[in-house]
Amino acid sequence: MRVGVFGATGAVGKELVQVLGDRGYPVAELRLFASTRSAGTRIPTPFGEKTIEVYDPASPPKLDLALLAVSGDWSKAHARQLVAAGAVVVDNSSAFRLEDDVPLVVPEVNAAAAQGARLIANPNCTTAILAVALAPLHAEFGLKRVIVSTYQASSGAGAEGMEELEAGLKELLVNGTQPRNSVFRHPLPMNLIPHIDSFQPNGYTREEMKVTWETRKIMGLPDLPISCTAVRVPTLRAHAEAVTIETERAVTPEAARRVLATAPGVKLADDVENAVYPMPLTASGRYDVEAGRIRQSLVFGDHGLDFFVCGDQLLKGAALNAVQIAEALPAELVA
Ligand code: 11C
Repeated sequence: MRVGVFGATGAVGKELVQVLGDRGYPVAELRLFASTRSAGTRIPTPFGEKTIEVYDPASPPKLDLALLAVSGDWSKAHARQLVAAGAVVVDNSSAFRLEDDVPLVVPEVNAAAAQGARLIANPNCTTAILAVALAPLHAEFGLKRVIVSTYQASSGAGAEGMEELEAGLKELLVNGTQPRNSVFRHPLPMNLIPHIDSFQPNGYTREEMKVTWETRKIMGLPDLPISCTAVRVPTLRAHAEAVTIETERAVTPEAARRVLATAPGVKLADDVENAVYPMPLTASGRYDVEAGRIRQSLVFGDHGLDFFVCGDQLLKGAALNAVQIAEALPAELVA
């Protein structure tokens, strides 16, 4: 395949290149695109050293697969042009996620939705991590209501977010000075910020509403009552989520554990006797989403559960999911 990675120098872009290599995606030619700032830089990749190029809309490159890790505005302006030039495009931005003619895909949940599509949207990281755990539980017990609270890592704000956290921790702990902030609305070290993306008229943030809108679309449950409180926490690259579900059919923690133990993309991490549960430390750098702390809901009784999930924001939340989408496409579509 002739593969192009757009936004190749960003946190997600770098992971895309790595995941393509790690999973042995059949890359015959790899082209890396980024802003003029990095143009001409040579970087090592699993496919040899590559030079960063600047995309020229006047002459789109000949690609079979374009993986976009760029802003929504960039995607809106150029994604369909890349499709017209022959590429299947997997877009990591929110530009097309809710468009009726663009599938929004988490391969473990709705891989079939991608079949035949030439522009496919990759979900918000929080949504993707949640969906791999929710889908098997829905298949077995039926979801009636979902309430989520998130603990989102600095990587959700890209490389700049991770750098701001690391620099802020150094300022605070090494230099003894107050951390500065520009990426996050407030300093993140020693803090929690219940404000990710802009506030909407209903009082929820856009990040919280993405979890609602996108989960409904991926799971094919347009009326699912689902709400989220999204919080930025001072961790580096794995998002954690506390989830409460009410189910249509009776559920027990043991039955849920059996379901999640064999669910694709999920690693059961639920052995409280031995202090095993999902954590950013254990989920970071891993492909699977950890699920654990599964317990009967005190609110919904035998028709409800509380549990905790944690997944690498840059992998299942972004790059891995995008590459899995590419892997799920029929070979003739991307050839
Ligand atoms: C965050 N989830 O943690 C966001 C980042 O819709 O692709 C991803 C935003 C998106 O800040």
